Amino acid sequence: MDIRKRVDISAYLVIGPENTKGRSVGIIIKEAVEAGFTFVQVRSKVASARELIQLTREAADAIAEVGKSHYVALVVNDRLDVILAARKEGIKVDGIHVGQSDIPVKVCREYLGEDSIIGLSARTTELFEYIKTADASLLDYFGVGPLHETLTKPDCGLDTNGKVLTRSFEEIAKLAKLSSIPVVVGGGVKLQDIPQLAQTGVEGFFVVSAVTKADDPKSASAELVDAWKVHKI
Ligand code: TZP
Ligand code: MG
Repeated sequence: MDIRKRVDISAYLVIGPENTKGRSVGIIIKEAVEAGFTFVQVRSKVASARELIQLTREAADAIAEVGKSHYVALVVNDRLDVILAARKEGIKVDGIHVGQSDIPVKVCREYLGEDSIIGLSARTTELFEYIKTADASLLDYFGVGPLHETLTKPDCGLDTNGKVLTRSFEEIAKLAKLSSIPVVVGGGVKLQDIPQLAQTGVEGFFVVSAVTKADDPKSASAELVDAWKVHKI
């Protein structure tokens, strides 16, 4: 069966070297996957193309090392060039995550092929309309957020009062119902948010700092994964 059908976005880690307090990206990924994380996105706004290829290699190796029975997918944020170069070097990378002002999904699909995962950040005010009309054949999941204001990505968009535009649990539940494409929610997500988020009907949660900045990333990962499993409807 192809990877697009096997993909599990329930526990989704986003990670780059700027998020790890100087610790190894590969080791944190390995610990998170050992603890049950199902999906990894390499995302760095500071790494060069070469560094990103190397990080992608580290991430792919870390996932392979754990050798889980469940499939853990690896995508790279934004950088179609890095993904194509990594694949040329034999690195197993499953797809791309893009925002709405990045390379269009259609172009990503053309370059990466049918058997790749493509995720899209959806955080504009047109989100509800967009989600209803989204083409499921082009797109594998929506990343929606932020749930709370977050220092990891301060430029998440402002409401009419100039406050960071966050998503309520009610709004998320509505989105989950409307969307024919799986939704994963993140942005400021902490362990205490998991029970309520899991009850909204979305497919998964994504986190950066709740894992990458934890004193013990492995036990923080296990707590998040376990809470999701307990509360998921
Ligand atoms: N997209 C929306 S919010 C965000 C991304 C990548 C960052 C989330 O980081 P954190 O540390 O989990 O708040
Ligand atoms: Mg982007």
